[in-house]
Amino acid sequence: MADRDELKRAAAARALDFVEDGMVLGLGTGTTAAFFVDQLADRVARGLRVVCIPTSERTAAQARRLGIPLASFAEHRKIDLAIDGADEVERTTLDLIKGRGGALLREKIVAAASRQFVVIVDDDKLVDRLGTTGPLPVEIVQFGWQATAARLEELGARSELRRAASGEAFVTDGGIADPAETEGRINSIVGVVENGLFVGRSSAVVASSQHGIEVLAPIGTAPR
Ligand code: A5P
Repeated sequence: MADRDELKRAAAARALDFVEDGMVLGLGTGTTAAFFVDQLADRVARGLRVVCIPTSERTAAQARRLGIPLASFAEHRKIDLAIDGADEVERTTLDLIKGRGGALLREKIVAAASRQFVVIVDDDKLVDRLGTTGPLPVEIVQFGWQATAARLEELGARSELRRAASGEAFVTDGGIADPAETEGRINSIVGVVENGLFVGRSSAVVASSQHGIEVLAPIGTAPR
C-alpha cells in the first residue's frame, strides 16, 4: 500500500511529462507541489532548461535551494505551464478549491497567466461537489474584516476568521452548488481580495491512487 506521500510524489512525477525544454513554468505551493519542485530540480541538474515563477516565498526558497532558475512577471507576462496541487477537485468539471495552504492569490494569478494549468493530487482530493470536505478560503483585507465577513454570511455561509490578514470561511451545508456563480458573488464583495474557487482553469488533473495514475482532462479535450 502506497502511503499518501508516495501518491503525491507519483502524481508529481507524472506531471513532469508535461514539461518541455525552454518553458516558463509556474510552481505551485503545498506538499504535493513541493514533490514536483524536488523532481524538477533533478531534471534541471541533468540539463533541462526552464525558468520558474513561484507562487509563494516557501516555494521560491525551495527552488532557489535546489538550483532551479527563478523569474518573475517582470520578465515574462505569460507562463507556458503551471503545476500546482489542490484541496478539492470536482470529478466532472475539474473545478477546484485551493488555498487551504494560504497561497491562493498568487496561485490564482499564476493560473490565470498560464497557457496550461496541470493539477496534481492524490485521489482523496476528488469530490463529487466542491466544498464538501472543508472550508473555502477567502482572502480579505484586514481593514473592516468584520463587515466583509458579515457580507459573506449574507450569501448563506458561516464565516470564521483564520488570521487577521487573511480571513477565510465559507462552506454551505451541502457543498457549493454553482462554483462559477459563487466565485463571482464572493469577489464582488468590497473587501474581498480573492477566493479559492478555480473554475474552468484546469487543463488536466493528474490523480494518483493505489491503483495507478489517471490523467483527467476537461470534457471535450483528450488527456495527454
Ligand atoms: C496552497 O495555498 C494550496 O492551494 C495548495 O495547493 C493546496 O492546499 C494543496 O496542498 P497539499 O498538496 O499540501 O495538499
